[in-house]
Amino acid sequence: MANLVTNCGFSPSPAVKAHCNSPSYGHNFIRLQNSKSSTSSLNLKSSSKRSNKLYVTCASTSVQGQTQTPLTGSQQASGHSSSKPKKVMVIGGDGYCGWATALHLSNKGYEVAIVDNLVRRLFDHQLGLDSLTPIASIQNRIRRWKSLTGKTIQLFIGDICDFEFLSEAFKSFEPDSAVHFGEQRSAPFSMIDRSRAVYTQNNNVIGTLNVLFAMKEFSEECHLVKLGTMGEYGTPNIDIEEGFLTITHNGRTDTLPYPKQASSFYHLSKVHDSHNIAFTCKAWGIRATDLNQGVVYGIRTDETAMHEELSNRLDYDGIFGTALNRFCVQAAVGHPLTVYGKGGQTRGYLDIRDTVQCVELAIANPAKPGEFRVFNQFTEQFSVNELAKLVTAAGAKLGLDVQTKSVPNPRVEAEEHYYNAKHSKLSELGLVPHLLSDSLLDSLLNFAVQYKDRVDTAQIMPSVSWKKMGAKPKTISV
Ligand code: NAD
Ligand code: USQ
Repeated sequence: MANLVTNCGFSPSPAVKAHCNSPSYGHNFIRLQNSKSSTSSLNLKSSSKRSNKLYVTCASTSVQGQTQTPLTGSQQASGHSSSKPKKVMVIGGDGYCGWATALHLSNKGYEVAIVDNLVRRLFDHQLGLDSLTPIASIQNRIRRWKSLTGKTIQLFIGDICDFEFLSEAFKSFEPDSAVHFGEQRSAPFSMIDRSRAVYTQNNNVIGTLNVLFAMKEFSEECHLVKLGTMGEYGTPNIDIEEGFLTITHNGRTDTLPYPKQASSFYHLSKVHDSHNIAFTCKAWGIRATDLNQGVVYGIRTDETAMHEELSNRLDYDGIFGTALNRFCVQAAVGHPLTVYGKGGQTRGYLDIRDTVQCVELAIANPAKPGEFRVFNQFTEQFSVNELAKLVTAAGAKLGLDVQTKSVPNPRVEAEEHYYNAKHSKLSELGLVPHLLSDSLLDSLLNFAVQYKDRVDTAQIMPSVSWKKMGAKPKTISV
C-alpha cells in the first residue's frame, strides 16, 4: 500500500507559529464581536501593555444558580431566577462536536464564546486531509450565524496551553460554564510517532490543567463540563459503571474511580485529565462534570442545517474519521467497509444531536462545588460488525451495493469481548435520544452520496499502526 501519512516533521509549536503569520492564529488573542450590524466585523484592539498580543476587553456580569431538580437548557439559559443569560465558554468550538454545541447553546439563549486555536484545521493541511463537507472559516461561520439569528458568538482565537491567553479569555468573558472540547482527539493521530504522542498528551493534559487553574484563579464558581471518553474504561470483562465502582476487598468496602484501561496515547491523555479534574474538585472545590462520550456519528443538527456556511465538518479518513461516519462515506463511494480484524469491537455510540443535548443538560444541572461527576454519554452500543450490517442494509435501500472487507487490525485492542456499559445519568436528567434508525442512516448515507465527489479514496484505508508507530523516521505505512 502507498504511504498515506507523511511525517512532515511534526512540531506543533513551530508549525502553529508559522501559521501565526496570519493574524488569526496562535498567540494573537482575538475576539470577534458582531453586536452592531447583521454583517459583523472583526473587532481588534491592541493593548500597548502586552507587546505582540492583541486583546479586547469585555465587561460582563456572572450569574450563578444552584439547582436541585433537573432544569431544561432554556430555563437555565435565561438565568432561571435572573434576566441575565448564562455565559458558556465553548473551548474547541470550531471542531466537530464544539461547533454544533456552540450553535445549539446560542440558539437556546446562552451567551456563548468560542475559544479555539484552529489547530484541527492545521492538522488537515499538514496531513493532506479534508472534511467531506466544505467548512467555512470560523469568522464566516459566526458572521453567518449572526446574520441568520441576530445572535452574537464571541471568538477568542488562541491556544489554551498558553496560560496568559486563557487567563485573559476567562477574565474577559467570565463564564458560568466552560465546556471543554479543545483537545487532540484522534487515537490514530496520537499513535503516528513520538512527536504526535507527545503533542497529544502535552496539549490535552496541560490544556486541561490550564483550564482548571484559570477557573481557580478567575472563575471559582464556573462549572467545568469536560469531554472525556468511554475509551478511558477499555473493555473489561465486567459491566462498566458511570465513573465509580463500589468494591469490597478483604472485608472493607469503598467506592472508587472505575479502573481505567485506555488503549492509545490519546485515550490515556483523557485518563490523566480525569484524575487531574477529580483532584482539583477535592483540593480546590472545583465543580466538574466529566462526560465520558462514546463515538459520535452524524452531521446535521437543527442549527448547522440552517445554512451551508454553518455546515459541520465530517471526517472520513483513516486518522480522524470514526467508524460509522467512515462506513457511510465508504458505502457512498463504493469502497468496501473497513472492518478492522474480527469486528467484534463494541463501543457506545451517539448521534451528534444528542451530544449537544447532553452538554446542555449538564450545563443546566451543574455539579455542586467540590463535586466531580461522571456521566457515560452514549445512547446505544454496537459492534463494528453490527454497524457494517446496518450500513449494508441501509445502502441496499438506496440502491448501493455495499461490500465489507476485513482489514488487518492496525490497532492493539480486543476484537471479541464482553461489553455492557451503564448510561442512565443523562437519561435521568431528561435526555431523549435520537436512536440509530434506518431513517438516520438513510440521511447520513444520502449526505455522503451528495458530497462523494469530494472524497479522496486514498485517505480511506488505515495508515497508522499501533505496533509499528514511529518505526520509520520519514514516512509511515501499513
Ligand atoms: P475536533 O478535533 O473536531 O475538535 C477539537 C477542537 O479543539 C478543534 O477545533 C481544535 O482546533 C481545538 N483545539 C485542540 N487543541 C486546542 C488547544 N490547545 N487550544 C485551543 N483549541 C484547541 O474534535 P471533536 O470530534 O469535536 O471532539 C471534541 C471533544 O470530544 C474531544 O475532547 C474528544 O476527545 C471528545 N470526544 C469526541 C468524540 C467523537 O466521536 N468525535 C467521541 C468522544 C469524545
Ligand atoms: N474501526 C473499524 N474500522 C474503521 C474504523 C474503526 O473497525 O474503519 C474500529 C476501531 O478499531 C475501534 C472502533 O471501530 O475498535 C472505534 O474506532 P473509531 O475510530 O470510531 O473511534 P476511536 O478511535 O475509539 O475514537 C473516537 C473519537 C475519540 C473518542 C472515541 C470514543 O475519535 O475522540 O474518544 O471515539 S470511544 O471509542 O468510546 O473511546
